[in-house]
Amino acid sequence: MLIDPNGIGVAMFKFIIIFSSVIFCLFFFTTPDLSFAGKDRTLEVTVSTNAQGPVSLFCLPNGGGMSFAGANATIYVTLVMDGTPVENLPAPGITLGGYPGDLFVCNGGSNADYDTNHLGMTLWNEPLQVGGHLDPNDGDLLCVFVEDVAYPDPVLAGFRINSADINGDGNVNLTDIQFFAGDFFGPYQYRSDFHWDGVLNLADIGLLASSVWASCP
Ligand SMILES: [Ca+2]
Ligand SMILES: [Ca+2]
Repeated sequence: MLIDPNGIGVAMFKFIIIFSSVIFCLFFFTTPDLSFAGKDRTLEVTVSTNAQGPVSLFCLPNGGGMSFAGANATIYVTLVMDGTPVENLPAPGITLGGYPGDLFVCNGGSNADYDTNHLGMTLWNEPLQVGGHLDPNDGDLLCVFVEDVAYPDPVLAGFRINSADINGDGNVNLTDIQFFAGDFFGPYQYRSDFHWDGVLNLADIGLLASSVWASCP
């Protein structure tokens, strides 16, 4: 059998190219490992917002509510591990939630808009997919979670959230209308003040009416 030296050379060349590509991809696109956070590594989580004052976001389980961008209240977070920006951390690992209160979040409904960039930064501009409510007057804080660990920050103390899904079961239906009716004729309840002005009136009824049957995707 004849051995073609050129053929072997080409095969070797292809092997080196493929092997190098695999090593390159593993090096540059491996998901950052934060599992040692709090042990021998230190994750710095810096939260900021362009909101100039208190903000109330009216949300729906289907994401049809107010956006952070629309409220001029973009939230930014920057992740730095041992002095190095955490790049390419997938957005599903970076979420918003109530702390310690329990805002109901649809599956994936509070993920950051993007994976972290080369500066370790991502943000929230898009609407949340949530039910229930969050009110700083009840001691609840909107909070950034990284890999399910809470990083409460007073920067977000001006944020409050309510939803036409008042009871936080992922659907806007007759049950929520009953809760709203009770609030409408009772003492002021922020959870039903969808058009946030301190009173429950036709504007709030209108938002509820246009939200019926919204549910988690
Ligand atoms: Ca509901
Ligand atoms: Ca109102």
